[in-house]
Amino acid sequence: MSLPPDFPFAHETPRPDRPIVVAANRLPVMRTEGGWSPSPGGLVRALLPMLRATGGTWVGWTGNPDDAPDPFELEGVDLHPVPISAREVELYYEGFSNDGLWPLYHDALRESTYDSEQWEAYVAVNERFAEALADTAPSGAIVWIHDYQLQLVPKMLRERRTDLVIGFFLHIPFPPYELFARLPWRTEIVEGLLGCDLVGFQRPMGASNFIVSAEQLLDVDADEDERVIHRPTHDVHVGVFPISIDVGDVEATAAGRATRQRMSQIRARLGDPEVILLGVDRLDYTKGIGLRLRAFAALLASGELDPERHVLVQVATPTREAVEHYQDERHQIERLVGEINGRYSRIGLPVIHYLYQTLPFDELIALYRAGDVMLVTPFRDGMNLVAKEYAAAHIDGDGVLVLSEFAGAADELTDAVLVNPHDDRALQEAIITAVEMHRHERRGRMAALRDQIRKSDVQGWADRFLAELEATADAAGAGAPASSTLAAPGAS
Ligand code: GDG
Repeated sequence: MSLPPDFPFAHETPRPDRPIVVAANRLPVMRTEGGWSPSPGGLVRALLPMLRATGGTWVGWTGNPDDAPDPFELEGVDLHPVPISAREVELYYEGFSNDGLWPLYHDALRESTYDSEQWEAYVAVNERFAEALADTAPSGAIVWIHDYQLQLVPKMLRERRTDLVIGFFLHIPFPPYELFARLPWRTEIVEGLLGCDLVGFQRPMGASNFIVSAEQLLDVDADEDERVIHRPTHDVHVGVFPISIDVGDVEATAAGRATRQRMSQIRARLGDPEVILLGVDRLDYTKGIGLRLRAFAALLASGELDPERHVLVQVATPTREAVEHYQDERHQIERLVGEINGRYSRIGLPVIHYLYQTLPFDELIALYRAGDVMLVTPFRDGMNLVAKEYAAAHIDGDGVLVLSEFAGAADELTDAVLVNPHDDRALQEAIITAVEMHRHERRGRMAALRDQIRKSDVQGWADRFLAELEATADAAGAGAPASSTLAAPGAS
C-alpha cells in the first residue's frame, strides 16, 4: 500500500542502497555550444543529484532524430543515448504516444489515432529501451521507468533481467476503463506495466483505474484496498505519488534582486494595471487556454472586468508542433487572442499579452511574481506544476490561484479557488472571486498553499517512490542475482 501523503520527505527518507537506473523518453540534457548541459525542469533537478550520489545511470533519447552518441558522463552521471530515427519520431513519438495515448489518457478530449504501423514503432522503440537497460543496469539495480512513451518496457525488461527491481511512474492520468478499453492494444499496455514491482500514479483515481483495467483485461488477482496485483511470478504494488517542484530553487530565484526588478519592470510595461491575470502553459488542448480566454472576454463584455484595470498575460510554450491537433489548437487560440485584442485593446495597451515562446526560467519566475491572479484551468492534467510554481514564487504571501478541479494539483491545493472549467459561468465567477478577493483572504489562502507545497518537494517525491520500491523488493526477497541465464548485465 502507498505511504500516506504526509510521509516524511527528502532528507528524512533513506536513499536506496542499490544502484539506480532511470529511463525516460528524453535524456536530461540539451546540446549546447560547449557540449551538453542539464535540461531545465524539476524532474531533472531531483533525479540528477540522486543518481550522482548513487553512481547512477540515465537511459534516454537525445531529442535529435538519428542521433546516437556513445554513452558519456555528465556531472558524475552515466548517460546512455537510445537512438530513434526520424521515421520513428513520427510514428512512435508524434504518432502513437502523442496522437494516440495522450488524447485517450486525457478524457479523450480529442480523437485518438490508432494505427498499427505506429504501434509497431512503439513496440520497437520500447524493445530498444529494454535492451539498453538490460545491457547497462548493474546486478540487482533499481530501474525507474518514466511515462506513457515507455509502458511496455517493464515487461520486456523483466523478461531479460529477473534480478532487477522495476518501478514505473506515469506523469499523466490513467483513464477510466470505459475509455482505456478503446485502445486496440490495451491488454499489451497493461501487461507491459505489470512487469513492474511498483507502478506509481499522480492521483488515487489513476491507481484505481489501472487496477480495474488489469482486472477487466487479464482476470488478475488484485487487492484493491491494499493496491497489490498478484502475478504468478511477482506482486505488482500500485501507489500514489503526487509529483512536486524544486521549492527551494523557485523561492531562491523569486527572492533575487534581479527578479524583483524585472517584476516591477513587467508591471510598468503592462501599463501598471490594477490586476495582472496570468496563464502559463505548453500550448496543449488539455490545458484549457481557449476556455480561459473566452471567460476573460465574456467578463470584459459584461463590464465585470475593465481593460483599463485588468490585463491578461498568456505564455503558450510551443510544443508538438508536428501534430495536427496542436496546430489546430494554436490557430484557434491565436484567432481568439486577435479577436479579443481587436475589440478591447487601446493603442500601446493590448488587453491580452500573448507570448508563443519558451521563456527563460528567471523570466517565468518574474512573471509569476508579477501575476496577481494565476489561471490554471486544464480540462484534465496529471498534476500541473505551474500551479505549484506560482504559489512557491509568491514569497510576498499574496496572489490568488484559480485552479481546475481536473488538475492533479487540486487534491493538495485545496486553498486555491477551485473551479470546474467546463462550466463557463463558474469559471467567470471564479475569476471575479479571485480578482475581487479581499487582501486578508488572499494572504490566508496563499499561506496555506505555500505550507502545503513546502511539505512535499520533488526531491521528497523521488525519495519516497524509491524507498517504497526498494521496500517492496526487499519484502519479496528480490535482489539476488537471478538463477536464470539472463542475470548479468550485458548477458542479453
Ligand atoms: C506533464 C503532465 C505533470 C512552461 N512554459 C515554460 C516553462 N514551462 C515549465 C513550467 C513547468 C513545466 O514546464 C510544465 O509542467 P506541467 O506540470 O504544467 O505540464 P506538462 O508539461 O504537461 O507535464 C503534468 C508533469 O508532467 C510532471 O509530472 O504535472 O500533469 O502533463 O515546470 O514551469 N519553463 C520555461 N519557460 C517556459 O516558457 N523555462
